[in-house]
Amino acid sequence: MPQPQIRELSPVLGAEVLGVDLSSRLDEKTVEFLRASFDDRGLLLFRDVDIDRTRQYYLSTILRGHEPPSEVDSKSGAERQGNFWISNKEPDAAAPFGRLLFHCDGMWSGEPFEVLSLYAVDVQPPVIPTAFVSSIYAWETLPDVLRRRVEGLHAEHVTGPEYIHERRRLAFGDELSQPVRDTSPSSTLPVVHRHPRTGKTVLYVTQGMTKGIAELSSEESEDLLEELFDHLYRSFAVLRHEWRNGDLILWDNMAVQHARPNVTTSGPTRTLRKIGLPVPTSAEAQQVQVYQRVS
Ligand SMILES: O=C(O)CCC(=O)C(=O)O
Ligand SMILES: [Fe+2]
Repeated sequence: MPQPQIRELSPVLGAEVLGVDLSSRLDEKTVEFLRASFDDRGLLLFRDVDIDRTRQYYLSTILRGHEPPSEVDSKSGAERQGNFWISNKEPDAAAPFGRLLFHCDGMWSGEPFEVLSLYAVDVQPPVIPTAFVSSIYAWETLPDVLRRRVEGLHAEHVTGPEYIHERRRLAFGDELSQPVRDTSPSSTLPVVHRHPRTGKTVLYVTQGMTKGIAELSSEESEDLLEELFDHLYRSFAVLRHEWRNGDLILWDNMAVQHARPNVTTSGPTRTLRKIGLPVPTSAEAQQVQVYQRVS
């Protein structure tokens, strides 16, 4: 039996896992290894795998630190996710077109997903990548002057590019044209907070979902956010994943932000199977999930 190993994907975050057979349930030692690697690197990649939605659900669940679900629970858990796709071709898929600025799914709802995963079912060239950055690394490397400016502040998070600051929105022209929603839920959270599972400090603002800093005027807020975004998204910190069919990526949605360049419905097929855990319980979060299947 090959031993599980990881290969770092960048100096900052992410690891490819080698030597793990995903076709059956994992033993305790392998689960421990995957959890530790996940908490350390924030994102795991498996290549050339052939898994169904049930197995994808099982893997996402064990990384949350919960008891591994039984086969029956994995199956019903996967079913509760419904037909959740990120695709420019599948009917009723989420985010069928447009650019997605960096965000954490559900950060606007007070019930962000803990673990997200995408599995490349059908991705045709030229491939449109997904980009990732670590909000933990961003905090660890944030210059002291900026740390002092953000500590104690709170940020409001929203869903839908129509609600972010105009200066930011206009910079991306038409590419942000996701459909307008009929609700605009938001949540206000500390800019600097502890990751609920690992206890690591997170710089919790994103270009795509943070509307502004509650304690500052709109312009002051945007000036400060621009400085934070320059730091968060500097090219050294960004991991760009060029999808291949059979790639499975699982990431920690509260530690790692994700984004993608523009996708068009007339462009090459790009179909990714998605799992988001846990499924939100509040009616508001579910309503938005069902309404638009937005990220
Ligand atoms: O299309 C992508 O690359 C990412 C989509 C996304 O934001 C998500 O799956 O939450
Ligand atoms: Fe997303």
